[in-house]
Amino acid sequence: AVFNAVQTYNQTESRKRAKPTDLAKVKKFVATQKLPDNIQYYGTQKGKNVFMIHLESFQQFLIDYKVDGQEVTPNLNKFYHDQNTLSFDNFYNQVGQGKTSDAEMMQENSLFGLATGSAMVKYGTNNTFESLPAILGQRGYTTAAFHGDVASFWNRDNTYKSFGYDYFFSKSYYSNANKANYNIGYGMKDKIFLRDSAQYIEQLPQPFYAKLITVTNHYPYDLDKQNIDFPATKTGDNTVDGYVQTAHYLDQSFGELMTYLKKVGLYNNSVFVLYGDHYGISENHQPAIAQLLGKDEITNYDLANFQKVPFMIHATGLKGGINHTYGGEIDMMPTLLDVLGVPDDGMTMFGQDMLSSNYKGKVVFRDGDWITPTYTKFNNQYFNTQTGEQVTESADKQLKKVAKTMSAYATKVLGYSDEVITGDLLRFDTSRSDFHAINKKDYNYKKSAGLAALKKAQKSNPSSILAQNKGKSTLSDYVTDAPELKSDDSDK
Ligand code: GP9
Ligand code: MN
Repeated sequence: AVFNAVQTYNQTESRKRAKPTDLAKVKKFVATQKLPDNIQYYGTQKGKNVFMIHLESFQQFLIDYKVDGQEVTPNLNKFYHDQNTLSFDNFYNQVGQGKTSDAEMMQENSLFGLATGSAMVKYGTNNTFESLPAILGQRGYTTAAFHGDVASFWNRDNTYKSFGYDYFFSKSYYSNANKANYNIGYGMKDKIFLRDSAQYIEQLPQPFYAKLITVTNHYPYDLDKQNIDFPATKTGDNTVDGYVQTAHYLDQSFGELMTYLKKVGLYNNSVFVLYGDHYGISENHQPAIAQLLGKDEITNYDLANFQKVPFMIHATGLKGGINHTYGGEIDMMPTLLDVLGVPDDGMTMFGQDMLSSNYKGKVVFRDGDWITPTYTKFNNQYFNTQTGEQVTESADKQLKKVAKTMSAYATKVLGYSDEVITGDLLRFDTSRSDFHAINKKDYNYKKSAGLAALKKAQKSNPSSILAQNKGKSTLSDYVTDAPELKSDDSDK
């Protein structure tokens, strides 16, 4: 209680001390970071629906990874290699202690999480944000977040209002969530969660922005026998060996969702953004990591690589391919805004557009470590990013220069981002012509309110799949092999 009281006091104080000139200073810096859009991509997907698919604890090494000759994630692999998918293979998670919530903070705002604790928990309720859902909402989108855990986890129920989400479909919206064996770990099993999300997806007026947060692939990677359909790895580390099994389950869940979206006609008029939120296997499991990667031992360079997570943007007609640009979660929003053709001149984002031809690739971790295409600093050691060779500042003059620039850059972006959050600086951003602050009071995530709003929307804006289908549900198009649902059609 004393700790909380001190913290609340500090929070109130830093907010009180903050002034409009603090924001002006930050904005000046952000403007120097702003890169020109890529004319090959800019606005090519304008007006399409956006599916933001949060792949829980999903690391990049799982892509194309095999166990006993079998692909762990065949559906995601196919998607990754699709000619209409832009896939980044040097993309890093940048979360701190806020884990999932930090990934969301970066993905929705291009603001870093904090050095300690979760920014969504500490500041999500009261701060002013200029978030992706609010931006798209003001451009005619319906915005909705979906998650099979309780609404209060990571303070989402309050934070999503500040982010401007019209709807938040959390556990209470899913009648199946009441059944004990339909849940595992933090929430509903992904196959059931995604299948049951279709009843709300089909009601969303288009265009919509829908964020689906999966959760079954979460530490300690437990799955009940009837859902296990893949061999575990055999490192002997119990918390590691189930990881490929829950990842495989997530992959199947994703495959089922995509098949449904194709059937109901949402595939071609949607942009799909997929990202892994953070590592699934921590540094504490180095012998197991070495076995997974087929190495004798693990260096800090390997551990840096192990922070890579997927980032893919897919859309029918989008110029795809595997892109080796170095970037991280903080860059997702400016990159997506480019593709969607949303002007971002006045926005306070700490990431950069990875598609810009001027993009250089400066990845900053929350603890101040960093990666560039030439050098990597991880756990206080330096490496050549391309070869993995360890280097020192005394032997490598160029490194000395890069290290100096990068550590100054890291201090600046992390420090300024922290100032924005702890000082609630965006409340001073009142002069923008293309964005106005949202009013948290306009949002109500109670199930009865959400359902009523959806029902009303079918008449006031009949652009949902359901309305286009003259009120006939598409749920019978959703095919899942979830064993729990086989013997139980009552909820269909
Ligand atoms: C729970 C989920 C887990 O709702 O998002 O968060 P994490 O433990 O990965 O930060
Ligand atoms: Mn997570």
